[in-house]
Amino acid sequence: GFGERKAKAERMFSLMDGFLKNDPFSLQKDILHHVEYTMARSRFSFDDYEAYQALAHSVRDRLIERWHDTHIYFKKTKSKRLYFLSLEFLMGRSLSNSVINLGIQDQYAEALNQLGFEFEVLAEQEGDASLGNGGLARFSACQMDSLATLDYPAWGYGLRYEYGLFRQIIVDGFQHEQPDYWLNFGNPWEIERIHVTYEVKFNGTVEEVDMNGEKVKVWIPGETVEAVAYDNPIPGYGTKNTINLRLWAAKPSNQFDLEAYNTGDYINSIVNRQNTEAISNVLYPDDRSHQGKEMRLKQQYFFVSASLQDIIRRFKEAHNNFDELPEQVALHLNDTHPSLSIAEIMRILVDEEHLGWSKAWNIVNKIFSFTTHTVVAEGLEKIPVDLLGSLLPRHLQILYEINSNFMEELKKKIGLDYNRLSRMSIIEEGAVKSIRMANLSIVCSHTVNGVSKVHSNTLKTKTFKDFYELWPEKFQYTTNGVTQRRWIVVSNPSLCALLSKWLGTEAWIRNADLLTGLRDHVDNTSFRHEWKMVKRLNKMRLAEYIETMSGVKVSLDAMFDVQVKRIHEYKRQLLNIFGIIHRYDCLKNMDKNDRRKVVPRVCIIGGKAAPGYEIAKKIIKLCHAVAEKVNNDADIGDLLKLVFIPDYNVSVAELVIPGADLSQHISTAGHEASGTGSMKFLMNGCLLLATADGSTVEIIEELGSDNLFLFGAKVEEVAELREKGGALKVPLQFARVLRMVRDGYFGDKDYFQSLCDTVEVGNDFYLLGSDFGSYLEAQAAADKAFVEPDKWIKMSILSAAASGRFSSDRTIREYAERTWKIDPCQCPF
Ligand code: Z2T
Repeated sequence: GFGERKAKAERMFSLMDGFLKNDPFSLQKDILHHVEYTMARSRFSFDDYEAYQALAHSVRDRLIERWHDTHIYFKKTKSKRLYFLSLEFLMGRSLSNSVINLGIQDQYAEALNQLGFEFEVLAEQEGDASLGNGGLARFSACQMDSLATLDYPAWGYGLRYEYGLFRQIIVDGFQHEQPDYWLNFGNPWEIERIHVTYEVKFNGTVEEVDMNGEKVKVWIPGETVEAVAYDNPIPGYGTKNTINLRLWAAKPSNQFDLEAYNTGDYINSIVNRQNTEAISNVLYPDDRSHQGKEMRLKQQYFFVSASLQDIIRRFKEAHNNFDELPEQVALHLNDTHPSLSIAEIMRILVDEEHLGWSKAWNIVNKIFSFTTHTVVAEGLEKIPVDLLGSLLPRHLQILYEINSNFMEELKKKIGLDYNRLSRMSIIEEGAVKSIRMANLSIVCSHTVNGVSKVHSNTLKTKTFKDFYELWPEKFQYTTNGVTQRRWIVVSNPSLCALLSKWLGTEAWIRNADLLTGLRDHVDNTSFRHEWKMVKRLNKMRLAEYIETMSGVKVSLDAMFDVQVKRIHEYKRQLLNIFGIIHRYDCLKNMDKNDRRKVVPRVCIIGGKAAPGYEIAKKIIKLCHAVAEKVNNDADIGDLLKLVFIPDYNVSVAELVIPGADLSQHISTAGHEASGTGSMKFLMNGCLLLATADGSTVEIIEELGSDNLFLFGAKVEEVAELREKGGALKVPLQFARVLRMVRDGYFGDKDYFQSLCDTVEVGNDFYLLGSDFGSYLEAQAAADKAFVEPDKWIKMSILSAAASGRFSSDRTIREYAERTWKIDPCQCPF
């Protein structure tokens, strides 16, 4: 009875003795407790790795407390929830971030000191969680941090890949991929929920059955896989709120294929079950296309089905009428990867909840929002109808029905314009009939978000022009952002202290707009001196790392010039390398006196190439070939170094970004949807050398074009330049550099020919040749500014001061208010 339960609860509470304590002594006790009982090591002998694990477990306990309270509170207040659906999250490391967001960094540092350990050393023990490819995935992670910090009642959903993004190793200048089995040593940041499981079904057939005189469709699936939840607590900063990132792993179902058993083939049916577990095995490493891959489709549906079952179950616990769904639930599609959600929720409402098609549709078209991260139509995701039909036969029918309703509605509005109708159709006819996932997402979402102003304009005028003309009000943009907690507080502690000192407050950690306050101090010489010292310290950390990774010694007086991001032709790492070759060539042809005036440079390039992307791999090889030549040329010395940083990931970024003087964001205008790396550099007082593409256009609005080095064709000019083709003007220097590579100046002559072909006059789609002249001018301007340290430091300070608008807190607030219509819900302490 009630009395009994109450007595039990009271007793439990008195046993738990309230919350865990955070004074250094209690922290030490907890760490030692985990050494002995979680790690099962003697408390008198444990190494750094075991100390890290024990430390992590003590942090985990504190996260769990807040996680529980937050979710009880969300439930109690019945506030509308956001479900952020993404197939990729690049979380990186969790230790420092958690301790900082929990607000117990100093206490932990002291506790560890007394035990004879150093926090920073133990933090280095942690491996990255790399469950994503690049910008899109790191942006998801930044958004989770902001959602928690701003107290939004949000959940993230994703997949728990056993192998994250491959590790890049370089052998003889070539990229090789190694598996990232990141769970090898256990993962203290996740909580396995063995009882939170759902069955996910595949294949089979659809049958029509008679239900109370009505014909209804029933899916008779052929295969069942079980999804198990793994919860990853995401703590907010300066709040008790700790939200959840729920990742699904596949386990073979307990339901057996009875046929197999009856035929007596026990061993084989066990072995076959291993294939079902494979669904969550590995992240696809191509950052743009996985078209027509069966396993990818399985992953998508597995993820979608488990997440929606979980979401609907939670909804039904508190509500009994599906009409309330749009007031209670916002579903966000992070790109088209989770877009099967649309068909799945229709299937649940129509086939399982028997709502009837039009009632279900009226609910469904009010709950989805969609962010697209791509520019070019060719990059949009398509799923072959045959593949979908055999894996998910009922979903294919639903998609056809959605499409035929849409086509009917469209005909009423635009008439029988068959070209336009076929362009807008969710189904693409042609050699391979397929589902256009972007069209599906646009038709079924109330809002279509671009990730920057220019990106949004491209969507409206090109990529989704037809849809924009039909539904202009659906199209919005919300410029991306990054979290200053990770990209300043965690990764640049000395800058963090300096900012708080001069701004007189730590409030900028929750309100990045306050960074504009730095403008008041640019003329203060002691501020500028301290600023310079911070940069120098970070350059020192980076230089040490470079020396251990590559053996190259670099001078701290040189300008550290960085380009780190995925390798892509459109991002134009090749333009950077050609610029470096040109610089080298100039140095070689200079007399000794002139050389003395040259600003020394350390060029740093890092990034992964998709394993099947040959040209990208050749760019990596060329970088190494040039580095080999330049770095070993005694003539050149410290005037020019080129370093390739292998295995670029979140934790490497945390080290590299604070140490950069200059960073390059040099995509051909119109190709980078937003770009978020630039925002991280900006926050860290690094100057930008950039094209007017993606978010850079908005950075210029905040920073003024005098405080960065801008070059290259503008978005509006690109099409015309391309049309010129062979008649394009290309500077002589470009032709010369190209010749050097073709002639084998850096070795591997044959290997580099096809790479050179991609930028040959007439074939130079990304316009390296036509932008080369203004690129060199921008580089010269950077050199000139660098020799005036006062000017440079001012620009550096102004960069950080302009970065507030690019906090993901601003991004999330815009989404919450405009798109998701959710309110903050702060759990009381
Ligand atoms: C990705 O990281 C991005 C776009 C993609 O298109 C796929 C991946 Cl994996 C499908 C990037 C954009 O290239 C970048 O401009 C943007 O800042 C980022 O997504 C986040 O929106």
